[in-house]
Amino acid sequence: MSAVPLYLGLDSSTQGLAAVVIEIAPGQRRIVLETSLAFDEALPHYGTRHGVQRQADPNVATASPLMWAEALDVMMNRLADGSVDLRNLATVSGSAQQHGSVYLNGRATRALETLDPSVPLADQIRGTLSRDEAPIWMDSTTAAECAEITAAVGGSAVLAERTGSRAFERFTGPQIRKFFKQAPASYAATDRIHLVSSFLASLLAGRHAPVDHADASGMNLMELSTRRWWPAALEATSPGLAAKLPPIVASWTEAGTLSRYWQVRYGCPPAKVIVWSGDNPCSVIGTGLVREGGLAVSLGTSDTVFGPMREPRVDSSGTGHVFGAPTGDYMGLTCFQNGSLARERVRDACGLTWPEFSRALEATDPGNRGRILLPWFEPEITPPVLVPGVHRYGLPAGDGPGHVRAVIEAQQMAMALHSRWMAVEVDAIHATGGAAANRQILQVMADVFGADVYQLEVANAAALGAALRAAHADMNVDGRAAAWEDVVSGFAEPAAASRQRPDAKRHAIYRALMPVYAACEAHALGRGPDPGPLIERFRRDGI
Ligand code: ADP
Ligand code: XUL
Repeated sequence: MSAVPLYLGLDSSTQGLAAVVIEIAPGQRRIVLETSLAFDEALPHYGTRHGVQRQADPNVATASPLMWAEALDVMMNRLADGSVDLRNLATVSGSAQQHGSVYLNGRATRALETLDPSVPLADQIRGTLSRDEAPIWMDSTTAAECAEITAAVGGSAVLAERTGSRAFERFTGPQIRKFFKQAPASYAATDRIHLVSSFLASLLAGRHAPVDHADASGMNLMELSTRRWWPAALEATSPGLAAKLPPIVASWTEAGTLSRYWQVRYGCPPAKVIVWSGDNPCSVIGTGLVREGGLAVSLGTSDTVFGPMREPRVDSSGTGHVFGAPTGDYMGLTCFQNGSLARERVRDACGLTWPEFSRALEATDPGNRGRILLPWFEPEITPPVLVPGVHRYGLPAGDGPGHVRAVIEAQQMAMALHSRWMAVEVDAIHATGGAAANRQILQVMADVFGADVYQLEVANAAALGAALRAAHADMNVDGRAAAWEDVVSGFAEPAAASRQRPDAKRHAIYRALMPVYAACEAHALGRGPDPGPLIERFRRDGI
């Protein structure tokens, strides 16, 4: 009897590395293993906080590529300890935080091809970096470069139309331009610029891996319609860039096989490595949203709202992004930086545990009697806020429970408001990410959006999505037609018992509060009048 094939999905997120192993055979589909590690705890020598190397300037956010590499060693060591039979591994793929970039010198190609199984990975990669730290998605230091690139290609609308997004500080193109301007010699010594996803796939395959069209769309460098590097954007970004970028391929492309390093060190077979993708594109698959019409919300380090799109509908307001999706279609996404870490800031300031936080949320009134918090503890992506600052409207600084409700309501209203451009009629939301475990938070989501909210059977949608992408590629290779619905079926399922319905009265409160919230945002951004009178009216008529 031949062994049932196993598929491994890895997820290198902002805060840690997770793995999901699934098994697929006729009549047999199951999760074999789910495991994760947190960078701060598992690899304390990198000195990260929440996976990020923070500096005095709140706009700077980087992490070491060596940390991501070392985490792969730790994880494979864990998987090889006998809990799964790695010999049955058929394909491997991965998901990584989007937008971050890794800069390698001319020694990298050979180093990747000749990795010595007796020496830890990070030690062998150290000498191949032409830049020690990788800028990540939270970095917002490239306003000048965004303006330069935008002007060079003919304006924001042109850039958004061609690449799916206006220039964003954290996107890879502006980050590359800043590196070229600030460290021209190191830029010149850079042979290859990888995304986090293609860097980690390269480490597995022992050769430079391509980027997939989904993660490549988070760079302000790829033309969405052709899925090729857009020459005008490359030119506007930095000299000689075309030669430094990996090729762009479809998300189901094979990047190679697990190299000798993994085979000898951990007893892996030469399993196929399928190109990695971004965490949000992988989550589209891992939340089972493979056709237009669905919406998912991920409450991870970042909060994101996303949904598949058949055809790209670019956001003219400049808020959101259109990416390629791993299905070959497209996806719309809006990203918020003050997600889990903002919730934690409020929780910690009140000295609460998560269960106490949830009780405080339940004990306060929906609508918070018009008390509003804009939780921009860190620079914010949506709406764009480069100078962090928390704004309170009618919310006394000492009102702990008021802050608990205010942070959750603000986040949910911001998500509902800033995802309207996607024009998705939403009646059900699939919730994922660490905070999706919190049913009280999901109830506010249901009430604000006026939609049913479901948790998923597998909590880590990004890692599951990567495992399902690995499986899908294997099914295609075997010549079987693998419709995405069939691939995700039985895995990326909303848990029926988890359904949370919106309450009509509470939804009405949020419909009335939404313009008040929008007015607070406009005021805080210096674009609108004092929202005091609107808040007063809400309180008076207030539901
Ligand atoms: P990422 O994938 O971006 O690294 P995760 O999706 O794993 O992050 O989410 C991690 C976050 O989940 C933590 O920072 C924490 O704030 C949040 N979290 C975990 N449990 C709860 C809970 N019960 N309520 C609210 N938030 C939670
Ligand atoms: C999306 C984004 C984040 C990162 C980290 O645009 O920047 O969601 O992918 O999760």
